[in-house]
Amino acid sequence: MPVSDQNPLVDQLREVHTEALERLGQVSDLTALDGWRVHYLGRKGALTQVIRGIGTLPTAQRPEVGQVSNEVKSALEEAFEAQVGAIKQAKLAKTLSRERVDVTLPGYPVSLGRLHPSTQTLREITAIFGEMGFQVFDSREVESDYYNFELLNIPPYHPARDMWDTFYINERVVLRTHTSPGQIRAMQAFHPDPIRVILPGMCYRYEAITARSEIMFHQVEGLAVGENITMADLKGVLVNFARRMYGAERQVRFRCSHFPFTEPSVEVDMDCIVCNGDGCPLCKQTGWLEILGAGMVHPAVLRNGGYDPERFNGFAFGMGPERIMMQKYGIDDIRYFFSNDLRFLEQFG
Ligand code: 2NL
Repeated sequence: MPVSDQNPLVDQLREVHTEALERLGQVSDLTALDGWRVHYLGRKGALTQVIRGIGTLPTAQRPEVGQVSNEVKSALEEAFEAQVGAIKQAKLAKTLSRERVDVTLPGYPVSLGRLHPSTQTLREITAIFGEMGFQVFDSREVESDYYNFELLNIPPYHPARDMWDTFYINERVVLRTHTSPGQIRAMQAFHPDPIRVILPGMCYRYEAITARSEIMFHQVEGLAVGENITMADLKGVLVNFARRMYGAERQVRFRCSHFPFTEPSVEVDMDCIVCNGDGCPLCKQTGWLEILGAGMVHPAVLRNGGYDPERFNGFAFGMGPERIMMQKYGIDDIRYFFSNDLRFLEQFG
């Protein structure tokens, strides 16, 4: 090993080495560290400056300078990387001590969703009829004019069509104005077996939107078809429903009415849930609230569903869950249901 004090550049290299390490120990942030790197290891840095002087040396001394400068360079690079690691580590430790997690703190409450009030009511209704042996039958919302009207005994141009203001997709296709076309599909699906189905779903009417009428709303219809079904079955099922839905003490009455698809037809009232029949603003002093429409299935409709009206008969009924809720909770505007106002929706469930 050559003796360094015979070689001035090697001495200089050792000095740079010592000084650089000393300075590095004082560097405590990444910006200063980069300054250090430029100063000692950069293209115009201290190390390079020393090596530049190599031409002034006798040839015999030059290899030693090359070797020592390489040693110093890698030693400084290594020390640099170690310092980068140390500074990052110190920074992380500082962050961690500031952001310490207290795992014993209670968690944030999870905000729960809920079912739309109409859906809740639909489910309540279908559950009550489910216990009486009715099964849910689902059907399409886009229907043919044929199913929505003609098969239900409502011919084209018949004045009864005025009862349903209709969204037409084209001349033959409509948005269903009631769930009844689904009942025809149920008959066609079940024939020749007897039927007990309940059909909940969205319906659409081309009307001005007001506090009392919406262009979209739900309907729940029920249908029973079999042999020897009578008006007494209709009454028994619907009185039972009213008492399950509104309270065991409810009184129910049946009024004559008219629908094209039932004969005879009735409208069903119950005594007012606010005044028990004495008369109040809710029942407009009549003592009664209308809850649904119903009737014995018209023979023509039975035939359209595939059943021989000489052998089979049945009853059907329909109701609007939004109207039912408006009565039950004193909601004075049907538009609340589909305007997505959480202040309304969050009151239910
Ligand atoms: C109401 C009245 C009603 C029906 C719906 C029906 C269906 C078939 C045959 C016979 Cl396939 N009837 N449905 C019957 C009577 C009344 O709805 O006021 N709904 C809101």
